[in-house]
Amino acid sequence: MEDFYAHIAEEDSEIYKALQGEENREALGLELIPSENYVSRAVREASGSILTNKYSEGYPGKRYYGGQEFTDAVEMIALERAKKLFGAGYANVQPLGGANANIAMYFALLEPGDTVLGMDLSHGGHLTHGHPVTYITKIFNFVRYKMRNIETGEIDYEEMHAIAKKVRPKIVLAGFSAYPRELDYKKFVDIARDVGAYAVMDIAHIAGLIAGKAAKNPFDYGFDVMTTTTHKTLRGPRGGMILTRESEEIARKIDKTVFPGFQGGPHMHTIAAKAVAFGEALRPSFKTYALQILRNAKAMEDVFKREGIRLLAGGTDNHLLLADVYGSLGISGKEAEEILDEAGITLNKNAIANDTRSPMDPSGIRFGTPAITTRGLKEKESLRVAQSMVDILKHPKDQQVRKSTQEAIKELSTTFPIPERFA
Ligand code: DSN
Repeated sequence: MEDFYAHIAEEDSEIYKALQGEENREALGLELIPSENYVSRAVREASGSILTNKYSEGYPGKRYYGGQEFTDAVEMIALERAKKLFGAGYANVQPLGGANANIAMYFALLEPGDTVLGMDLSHGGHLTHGHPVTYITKIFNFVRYKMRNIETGEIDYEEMHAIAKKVRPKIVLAGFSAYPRELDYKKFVDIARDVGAYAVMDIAHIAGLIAGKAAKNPFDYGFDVMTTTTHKTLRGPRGGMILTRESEEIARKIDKTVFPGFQGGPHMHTIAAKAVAFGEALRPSFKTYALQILRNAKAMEDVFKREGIRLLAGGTDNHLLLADVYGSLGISGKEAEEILDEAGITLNKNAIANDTRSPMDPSGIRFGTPAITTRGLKEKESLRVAQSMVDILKHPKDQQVRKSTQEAIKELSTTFPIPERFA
């Protein structure tokens, strides 16, 4: 890794110091934030490549600046790989992030004042799915659905259908950032068709699981559009993407909305890194990776259940888990995050459905397995991580437990260093 920063080391000691700090932090602890991962060296090389120099407003073959021989090639490769990976008819790889992708999608499919039916943030949805703090809610009308049963995670599809009939949304939006169960895609599409809405899924969290065939693909159930980030389970650079199943009309609107509607010059270095990540995800080894993410999450579920800690939705079908640490152990999500951080485990505090505490100090923690799976941990080690978490959360003041947890995490980090390909 020394070579990777050779010039920064010489020219900018302040930034070099911070980069080294992050290198050490990522190497010495275990990363359980379910939206994070370790990308490959190849993705990082593309991300830091010469393409950062280039302006390429427009799309391949239709740019506003000259000198696009290689940027066009890169974007075409990214588009083809994205379509193949997700079975999409069309793709747009220019969104700078997931929020940008969602905003562009809304403007492509809606008129101001139109209604979107999306999942409530407190039940697992995302800020960009219509939380009142976002400016997008000044333009479109967002109505929310929730889980019917917090203990099983079952969505209240009947209520969703009844609301849809009443408010006539233009988009029925599936997707989440803190929901651990597989959705019933057919029901979403049926409801959308019944009220004449588009069926859209924000697959940001599970894009890698879909790409690796470890989770169902919403396009197989008739969803019209999918938005995503590329840096979570998909293990690519930070960025976004919009996929259209088959409608050329929708795809054209999306292209126009992304550029010139909202963005300027695309980040071609990031698009190159997306292409590299998509190429990696098309390899058979990515299927093994995606499946192992699920197995590791199940192993962690087993420990938490056995130890009597309440898991929201009763467990997990995907890469993430939500534990009610306040309800089960009397410590807040913030306290749990801090205790685990000190032990070398990074995760995030998270509000749980019907939380009685504040978002900055909620009842829950959210954690998941994409990064530790990249690191090579399997079920046996995931059980150990989960057991260490539970031990320290049950006895946060016991110095002996704190010490043994720190040692267990240190030993796992040493035995499972970030693999050479990802370091
Ligand atoms: N911040 C992302 C996450 O952690 O899930 C969602 O935008």
